[in-house]
Amino acid sequence: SYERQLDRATRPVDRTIRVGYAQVGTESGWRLANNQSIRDAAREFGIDLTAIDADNDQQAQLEAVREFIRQRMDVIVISPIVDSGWDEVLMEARDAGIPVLLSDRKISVAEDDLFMTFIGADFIEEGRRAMRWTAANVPADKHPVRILEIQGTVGATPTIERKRGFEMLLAEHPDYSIVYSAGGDFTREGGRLVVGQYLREHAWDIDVIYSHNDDMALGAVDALEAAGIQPGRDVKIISVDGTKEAVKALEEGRLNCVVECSPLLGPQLMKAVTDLMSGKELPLRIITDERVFTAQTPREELRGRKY
Ligand code: GYE
Repeated sequence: SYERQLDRATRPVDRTIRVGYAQVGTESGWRLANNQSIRDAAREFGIDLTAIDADNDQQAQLEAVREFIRQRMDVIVISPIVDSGWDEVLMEARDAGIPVLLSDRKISVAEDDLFMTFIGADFIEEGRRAMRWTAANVPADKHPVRILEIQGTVGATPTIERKRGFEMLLAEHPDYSIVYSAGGDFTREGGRLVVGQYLREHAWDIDVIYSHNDDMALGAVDALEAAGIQPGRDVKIISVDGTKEAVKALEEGRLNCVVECSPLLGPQLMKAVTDLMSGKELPLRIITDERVFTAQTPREELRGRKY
């Protein structure tokens, strides 16, 4: 059975634990910090880590997992690019008796015993926080508020859930609507392209830009400034992550609200791996601690960020 196989697989070992990590890529500042955090934590915990960068291609990520199965890793960790298409490879890992942990992003699978735990943020709550700030800070008294949404990678859980959370609160505010929505793949270039495209096709009539991450928001800032529109003043911009660069743009008034999503998952992840390998039971869900930054946030709290 699954339990028995995993029991065998997770029996305490008296040698270095080998972990295969199937990572998304290098698309954003968040991801670079995430990679660093995982590498540092592996070193600290004395774990032998092999990480594969899939360059935002699910096929490459599936191959990476199969390679880890062939190499008989003790634990496989996946940060799944998209949320579907995982059943088969996870069954292969289960058959091989290798436990799988999800880090950062989630998946939808038919059976719930295909992974041990998910370590990551509450993306729905992040979306709700973004809309909560919008409703409280961008008044709809003179005219309805028009929102341009820049989505992340299509099919990624942060994209799906940041949209869903935002729309949950949006439904309670009839004077606010998303009038345009396009994907920017979580990259700065992607954000620049979405806003550039909108500017080519429309007269500027947007009150708020809601970007699913900082890099795309900064790309939007580039495109707006090139068109003579002042980001942060002519249009309010909200993004998610809280990278140093975004928080600096917030201080400069180019961004208006940054919802934090921490990439520093390494220590929690390596602790989970060590716990698992020493026979402890893992909680199904490990949530990270996060906050919201605005122009009202004291300067000292914006400084000294680690990513
Ligand atoms: O917000 C974005 C990155 O999966 C939470 O992926 C992560 C997201 C993060 O590219 O910047």
